[in-house]
Amino acid sequence: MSDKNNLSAIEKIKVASDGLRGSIQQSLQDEITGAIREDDTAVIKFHGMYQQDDRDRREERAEKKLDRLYTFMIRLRLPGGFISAEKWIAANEIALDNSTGVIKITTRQTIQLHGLIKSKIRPTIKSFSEAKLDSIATCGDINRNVSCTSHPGESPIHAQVFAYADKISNLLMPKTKAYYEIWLDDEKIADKKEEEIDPLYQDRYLPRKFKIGIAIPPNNDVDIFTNDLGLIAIIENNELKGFNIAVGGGLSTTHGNAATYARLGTVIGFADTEEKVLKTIYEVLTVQRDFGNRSDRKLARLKYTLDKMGVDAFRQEVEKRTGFALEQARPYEFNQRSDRYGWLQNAQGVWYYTLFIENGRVLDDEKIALKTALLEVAKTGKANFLFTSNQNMIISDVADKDKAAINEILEHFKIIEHTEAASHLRKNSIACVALPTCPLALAEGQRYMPSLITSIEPLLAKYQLDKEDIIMRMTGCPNGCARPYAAEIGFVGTAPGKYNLHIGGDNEGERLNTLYKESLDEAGILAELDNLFETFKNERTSKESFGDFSFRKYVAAN
Ligand code: SRM
Ligand code: SF4
Repeated sequence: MSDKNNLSAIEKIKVASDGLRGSIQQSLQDEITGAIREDDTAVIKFHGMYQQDDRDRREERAEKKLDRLYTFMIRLRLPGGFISAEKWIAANEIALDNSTGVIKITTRQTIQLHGLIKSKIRPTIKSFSEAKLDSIATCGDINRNVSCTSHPGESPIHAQVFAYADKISNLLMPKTKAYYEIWLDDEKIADKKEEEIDPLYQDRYLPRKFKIGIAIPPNNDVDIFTNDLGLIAIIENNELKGFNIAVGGGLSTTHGNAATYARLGTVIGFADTEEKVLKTIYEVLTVQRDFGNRSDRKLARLKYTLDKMGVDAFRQEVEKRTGFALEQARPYEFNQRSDRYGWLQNAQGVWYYTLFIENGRVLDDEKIALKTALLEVAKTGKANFLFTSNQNMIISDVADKDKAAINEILEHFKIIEHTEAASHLRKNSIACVALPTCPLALAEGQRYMPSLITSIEPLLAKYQLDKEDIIMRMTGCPNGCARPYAAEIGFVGTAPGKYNLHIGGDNEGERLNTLYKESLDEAGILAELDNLFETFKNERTSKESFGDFSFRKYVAAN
């Protein structure tokens, strides 16, 4: 499918990178600039890092004829979003020593540190490694952090399903030892090359990033259909029977490029045994590797490969490679995507507390000492942590006898009050990082969303809609990092202070929304929402969600 004579620049960089080594070592030694060589900026992504610069300071530095203020962002690999108390303590120390100190929980259940200067990258990765943490393959054209329904309290067999996140992550790791060699001083041994032969990724890796999620119905907190590949756990009589497999989800669009589109995954069948599930996943990747577009990166995700091949032809190609046919998909039902805040006990009597973390930013500020509180919890050694795809955190694995002690810390630091006081809208909202670190941002994301919510809350209250669980999401550009196209209200940045407004997505994440109004400023957003909420209040049918109502009234009717 890809034109071999017209490979994109990144394709050539990957193949020439000597197993993802590039000239990173030389780039790190170059003291004249805080940046790394251009080709290396593509290669380090496979090691879990991005080169960025402080966009707030670009103008000031340009006036002073200074280089941009280059820093790096690093993202950890945490399949299913689990981190032990010990590792959380280590991550806090590393963040404080080497980055801005803020820990950012992402929309794929892991954490990022921002603001590392070049000389701090190696010490950061070494410290992570000492804490048994790594950032391998969290970015780049490769399988990324595998997400999994986060709340263990919600299913008695959560642990069994959750284990797949690790298995998949391990199965799809690259074979190159470059990470260990560059960042952890492992010696480069010539015959290691043998071990590095990578039958899955070869030397060209995938045409584009690849994302896998696992959902445990009825919970769709991971937004399963937005993944390149989604596993839907089929549980019958409290037994895991296997997984439905959905392929071809992906959200990014490009303003003005009609060939790009958001797409929800298509369920192509069911696999029962672990061997069959893992084999199917592996071969979906090989089909994407072999058939994906390597000329135009805008059209390189699996969703485009799938649509070009056709769903049936795609499934047949996968089945030809696995050597078995997928069974017919089994029935399932999703009825929730929001996190379950507060204390919840699982079938084994273990407690979990889900707390609200606005846009996943873990820090101490004038309102709340969130970071200190979580550190205190970790130091008790009586809890672990799970990140959710809604950028929140679950204090997990708390024994019944320890619950009071953990609760006391949460009360002391007003975490419970903070979680309970946040409005329904705020607790159902997420925003992407955007400015000042994201080089692709056209508008603000996480820095703006909180104040916009403060302006929207009175509108909901005016129509007695403040108890509605409306899923609202914002991104600073059309790449869709906070999954705005799968929200009931989606804002997509078009320019500073301007957002496209999307409506009509459902509450469960099974229907994309539709562009409703273009490039609105804040006054425009509030006026449109005021109008929409009033009509919703007056014309909704009983129990109709905002997303279903706006779809019926404004999308399906047109
Ligand atoms: Fe994303 C690129 C942040 C989830 C689609 N994303 C970026 C970069 C790395 C910008 C860049 O390429 O230089 C952003 C870094 C900002 C910063 O300063 O930290 C960035 N993406 C994020 C995170 C941190 C948003 C957040 O606030 O939580 C999320 C990290 C997830 C993780 O842990 O791996 C994040 N990104 C997503 C999602 C949502 C998801 O996966 O569930 C999407 C939409 C789903 C999808 O992939 O289709 C998403 N990010 C993109 C894209 C568009 C990809 C495409 O198909 O074209 C880009 C741009 C690119 O890859 O070229 C992008
Ligand atoms: Fe950056 Fe756009 Fe992703 Fe937001 S959606 S983090 S602005 S790439």
